[in-house]
Amino acid sequence: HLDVLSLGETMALLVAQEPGPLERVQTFSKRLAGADSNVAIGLARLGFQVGWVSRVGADSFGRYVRQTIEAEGVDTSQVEVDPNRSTGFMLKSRSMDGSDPAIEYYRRGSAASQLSVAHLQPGYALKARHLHTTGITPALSPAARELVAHAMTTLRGAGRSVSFDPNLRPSLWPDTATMRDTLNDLARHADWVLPGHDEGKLLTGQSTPADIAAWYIDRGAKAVVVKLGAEGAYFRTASGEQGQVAGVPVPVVVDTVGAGDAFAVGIISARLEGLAWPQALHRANWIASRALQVIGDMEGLPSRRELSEHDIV
Ligand code: KDG
Repeated sequence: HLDVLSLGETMALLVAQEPGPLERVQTFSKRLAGADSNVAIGLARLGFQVGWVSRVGADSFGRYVRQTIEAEGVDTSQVEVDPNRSTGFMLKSRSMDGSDPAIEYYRRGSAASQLSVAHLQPGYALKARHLHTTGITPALSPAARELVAHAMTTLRGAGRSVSFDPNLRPSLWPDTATMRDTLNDLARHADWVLPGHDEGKLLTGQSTPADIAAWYIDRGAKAVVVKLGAEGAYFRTASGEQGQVAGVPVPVVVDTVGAGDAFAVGIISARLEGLAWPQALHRANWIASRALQVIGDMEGLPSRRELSEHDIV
């Protein structure tokens, strides 16, 4: 039995230990990066059974990625090892003022870029109650894009819920129009669409959170949650419910990368537990606030015990 299925590429992440341009940095520390596995890990820490479908190279980064995710309790039985291609990695700078850090990818032609529909075993996928996808995987290759669409339509067709975080990474796309059109096409297969406010503006051409949400609801979403940074988040459902939930103050923003994934962990976990949307948004805001306070992309994700210690429903 599985609660949640996620799929995509995970890389080794080398985070600068000192500020400054990446070419000057002398010391990096090794972490994990991958939007889909960040969400998988966050949900596993909250006690959900999660499966992660991916590919890695037969190299030390690949073993590191797989072992780290497995050690978090995520099922990695569907991870394929490619003897001919490498595991991707990325560099991330150390930002000292809360602005987004610089990132540089070394992932073109990686083992995971070759993900395709062949990697989704229907018998395995349909064990899950929920599928989470992001807009990063479809940017990897046409075959990976097809896999994401296939997973979404298969699970949704079988009555499972599907969430989609557009997670814009313009550097992975040939141009903005392709990114926008591909991601909006995929969003049509999602029940819950989770854009950031700026992402939503770029993707839909609308400006307010309410109009962005309405745009996706008109195209089949059951609920849309628009992330508003320090202001929290706004939600709207197809049945007409809507509201804004205030953000959780953060003393010092250490690193913004991974906050969106942390937010998705809050939404998915809360909704699978049957919580109402306002409570789901509060949990998501709180988990995201934790992610903002660590340099890695997933170290801030809390355990179930931490949630209850902070009285987060
Ligand atoms: O959402 C966080 C991710 O962006 C990060 O962990 C790395 O998956 C990653 C990517 O492709 O940028």
